[in-house]
Amino acid sequence: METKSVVKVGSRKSQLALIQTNTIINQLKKLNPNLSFEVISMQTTGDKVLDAALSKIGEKNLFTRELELALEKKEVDFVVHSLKDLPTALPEGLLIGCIYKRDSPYDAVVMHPSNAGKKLEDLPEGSVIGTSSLRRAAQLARKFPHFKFENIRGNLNTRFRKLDEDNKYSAIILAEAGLHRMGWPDRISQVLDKDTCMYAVSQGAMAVECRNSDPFTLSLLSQIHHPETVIQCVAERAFLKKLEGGCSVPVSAFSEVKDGKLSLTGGVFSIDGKQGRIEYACDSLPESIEEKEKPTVSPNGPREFAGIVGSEKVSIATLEVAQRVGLQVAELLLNTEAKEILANAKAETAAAVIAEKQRKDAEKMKNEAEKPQANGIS
Ligand code: DPM
Repeated sequence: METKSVVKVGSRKSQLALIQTNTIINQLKKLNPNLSFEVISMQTTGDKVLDAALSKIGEKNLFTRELELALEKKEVDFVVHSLKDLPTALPEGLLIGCIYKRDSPYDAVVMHPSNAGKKLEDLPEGSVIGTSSLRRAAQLARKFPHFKFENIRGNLNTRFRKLDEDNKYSAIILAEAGLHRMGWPDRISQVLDKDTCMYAVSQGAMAVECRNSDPFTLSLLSQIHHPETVIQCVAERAFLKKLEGGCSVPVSAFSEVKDGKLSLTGGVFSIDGKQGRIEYACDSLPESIEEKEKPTVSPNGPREFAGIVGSEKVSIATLEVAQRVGLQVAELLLNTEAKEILANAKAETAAAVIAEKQRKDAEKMKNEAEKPQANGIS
């Protein structure tokens, strides 16, 4: 096996991405003091397109494509992601080599300074809540039909500035994990429980993507693979994969590993939140979640579950249960009105993608028409 003394790590340039990348590197450094790590940071499409809601851009791997290309070209050895931004199907040859212990998976409310100390239930009718997550808007519209939900984009720093300075939003909704990682826990007014807003699949978990043909990196990453997180994320991602969902549809999840059992609750909502359906499944996990059963390695690389490597830390039997629970919740939903709710939500987002593209094209034409004409005289 090829060994390395310098490991090259790809990252997005945003502050949150760099913090996440450094968290993983620091853990690996502690365990491998002889290794050194070089961070190579780059912008992704998602970082460049800042004016449209994610769901309207109409591409799946917005925040990951450029980084995955660098992996494929061997310019980097691994890339740290928020697992919730990684599509359930990864490019051929790449896989999730580890998932780090999950932080809070819940969503949190950040209030405009004039509402400091308040909760969502204290805000008056017509309050504007900033979020570009269809999942958050749909679920919150069910609880708080008297609010308006409006898009807010940009990285976390930009969103905070927009919230505090634009005086447009009464509050914005963000992942609690991201707020903690950025060092802003004191701006959290309220953490939303599962009855108010179930989280996104894999929210709060960081995943490391690498090449499936790179045993050195795979074995390095396996040191920080976190069994309980892996079990939950395999179930949640298998669920999302079966629904063919992504950030373009309001799909949410809640999972637990407790008393030797794994349970998963999954929800599907209409864009306006008026319709919704929630289903649940639970199964016993094989005795120990830390069984040391070798993963099956085929000529195509290690065995994977919803893109996640089957490692020595979590047995294949356990991951099979997790995958089954995820599929079961998806199947229960698809046997109900959720099937139609989901299809309609997908059609609505697809139409919004086209409308967004037309808006962009019209804007471009307008800008070009307004450009001073070159008259050929120099
Ligand atoms: C995805 C969504 C959002 C991100 C959609 C969703 C939020 C978009 C928005 C798939 N990715 O959650 O329903 O609010 O406009 C993202 C964040 C984190 C990872 C920030 C956030 C940090 C937390 C984590 C953006 N991706 O959700 O507030 O590691 O899970």
